[in-house]
Amino acid sequence: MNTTVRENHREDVAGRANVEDTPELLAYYAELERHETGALWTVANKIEPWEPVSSSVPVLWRYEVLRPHVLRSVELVTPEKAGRRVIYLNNPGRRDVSAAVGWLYSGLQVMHPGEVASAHRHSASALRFIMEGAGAYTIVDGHKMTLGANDFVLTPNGTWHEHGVEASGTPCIWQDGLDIPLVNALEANFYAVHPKLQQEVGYPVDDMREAWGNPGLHPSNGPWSKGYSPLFKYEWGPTYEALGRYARATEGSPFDGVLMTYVNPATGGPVMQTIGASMQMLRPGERTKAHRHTGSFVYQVAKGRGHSVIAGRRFDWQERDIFCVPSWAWHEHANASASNDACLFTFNDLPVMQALGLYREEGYRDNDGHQRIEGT
Ligand code: 1HN
Repeated sequence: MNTTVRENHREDVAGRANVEDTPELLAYYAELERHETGALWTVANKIEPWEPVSSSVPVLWRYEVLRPHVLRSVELVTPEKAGRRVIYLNNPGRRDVSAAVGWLYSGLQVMHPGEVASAHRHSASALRFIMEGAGAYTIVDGHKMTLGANDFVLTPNGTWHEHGVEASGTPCIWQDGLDIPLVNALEANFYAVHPKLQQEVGYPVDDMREAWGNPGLHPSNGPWSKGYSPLFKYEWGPTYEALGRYARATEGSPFDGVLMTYVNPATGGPVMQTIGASMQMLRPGERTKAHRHTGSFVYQVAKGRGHSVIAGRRFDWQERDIFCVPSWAWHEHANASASNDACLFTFNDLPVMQALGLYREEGYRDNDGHQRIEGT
């Protein structure tokens, strides 16, 4: 979809606000301000930019740098005291709203064997992507899910959720992704702690996987009408296998390589109403062309190594690194290996962009589809 019109991209063209300050006008503006009003032409060009202007900047968070700091938090605070033991990712352009990019929050959470983080619920939707460790679990509305590396789990809007690591497990680290900045911007966030602090497991472990994780088959016990996927957990094994199968059946996208979207099996739509997620494979040696689109994206390198060029800057990444692509920023990716694939997990606000009719996309036309690199 190419729907942008940028031919008139100049600040001083006819039809744009262009009023010079005079002493009389300045006095008038001051008078308006006293009545909690203002003259539109003084702000029009700022509040109606020609195209999206993101205040987020591209950032790469290196796991080998962050990991010791995340582990150090274990010595400093308990989950009981901290609620959640998390180091959050703070985009330099979004510090005021604690966002990793755009209106998305992200953080790295760590738990040791035998620890539990109490149950709560909120209007923000959340997901977790497991980075390392064994024995982690999440309970969502009584459904307990076992978790391993590269598994992706939902804790949707309004569901009671808690996390823990079995006493027999190892220290676990995962990435959290939430739409808290968005829900706060919309002034719609509620938060509650579970009355018993811990919820009971009401179903067989991993029951939603058994019921909803069968390709092409739906369970018979009634429809699912909630706004989020009943398949709360998307395991790495079947995800990687699906990418490999799809790679044999497609040339892939010039911009995204082999990309598959995690979906709600009951609707085919996004996993949650406000957050979408996907996993993409860059085949050995693959280098994508640059494009840009509306929507904010947080990536985690699930497998392999390579680099991305985001808004003209090159970021070299390896497994577990996290980076972000702000809305409308040009981006392209490359797999550094000629023999192994690389996989990138992403979560994003595309369901919001699409539901509100705000999704736009554009391919980079110059230089054979590749940006000129202006920095690293
Ligand atoms: C939350 O519920 C979790 O459930 C993690 O693990 C991070 C950050 C802000 C608000 C709620 C979790 C969170 C959060």
